[in-house]
Amino acid sequence: MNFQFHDYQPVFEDLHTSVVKGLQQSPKQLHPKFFYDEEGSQIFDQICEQPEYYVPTVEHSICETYAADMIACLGDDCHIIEPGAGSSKKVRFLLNRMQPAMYVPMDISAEHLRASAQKLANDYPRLPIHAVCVDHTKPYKLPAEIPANKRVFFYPGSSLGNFDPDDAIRFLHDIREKAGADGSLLIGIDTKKSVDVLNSAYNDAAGVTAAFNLNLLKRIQNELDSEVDVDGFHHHAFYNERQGRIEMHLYSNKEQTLRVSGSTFRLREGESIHTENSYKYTVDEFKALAWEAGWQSERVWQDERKYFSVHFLRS
Ligand code: AVJ
Repeated sequence: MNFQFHDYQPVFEDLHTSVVKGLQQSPKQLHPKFFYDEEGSQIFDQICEQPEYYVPTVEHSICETYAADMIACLGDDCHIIEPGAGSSKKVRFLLNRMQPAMYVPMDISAEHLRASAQKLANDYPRLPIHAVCVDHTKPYKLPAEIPANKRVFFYPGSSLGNFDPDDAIRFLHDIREKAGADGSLLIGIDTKKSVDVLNSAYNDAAGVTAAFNLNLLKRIQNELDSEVDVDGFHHHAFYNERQGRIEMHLYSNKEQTLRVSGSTFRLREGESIHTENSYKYTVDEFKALAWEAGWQSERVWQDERKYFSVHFLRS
């Protein structure tokens, strides 16, 4: 067996505490990490197939077009570390073309991580894999088996967009510390572009993003002792130009009361529950953000329309 599993037994923040905390705030909010239950993860995969949601297709085409360039930057014998690797699909464009010294997928979901790492181990039998089950947004140490040199962090999909800029800097700083003096980072960042393109990407015509957003309320209804009228809400996302981010909201169709395990929350007609931010950065804005976190920009690749960017940075 060419893979080892390191289980740090991450504690899942519990839905109940987080929901009550979020609904007590003004404006009301729910944390986007709760989107990804079994159902939500499936709906997200469907979002990635919507014609309006350009993120995965454009990122993939940039990676396919410039793979040789990227591999030249990574260098031989590197140790690729991927926080929030999920099913480890995106790293395959590298693994199909090069032989890194090690691949380290990290994910909070143990079963998902184990299955994906096993599949990868079968597909790439000569690749040493160390899977780490951990919440990468909380403090942790990498296993001692991962050599301290030639560490390349891989963070595709514009996942960084979910963090507020200050938290993004903290996260980038943390991985810079972990990457070490000869470390590097290959990261996918969604860019600022026409408001119409952005708004359509998060309000797809088929209503898949709406189903994804409303699934949060379904989870609350199904998993907590609660009364939530899922049909009493509708999804809407819009680009907030001042903050440079897409905001996703669930708007109340009427004046209503939500009950969640003994607590009640009143909503006015039209009141929103803010469920997600997705920050967009120009190439220069992201370089500046990464620089604040101790990273030096070395290369940037983009598609022709400049809808997306893939950055390579060094410590
Ligand atoms: C997974 C955070 C990158 O912000 O584009 C897609 C999540 N939400 N459509 C994004 C998402 C609605 C996605 N990220």
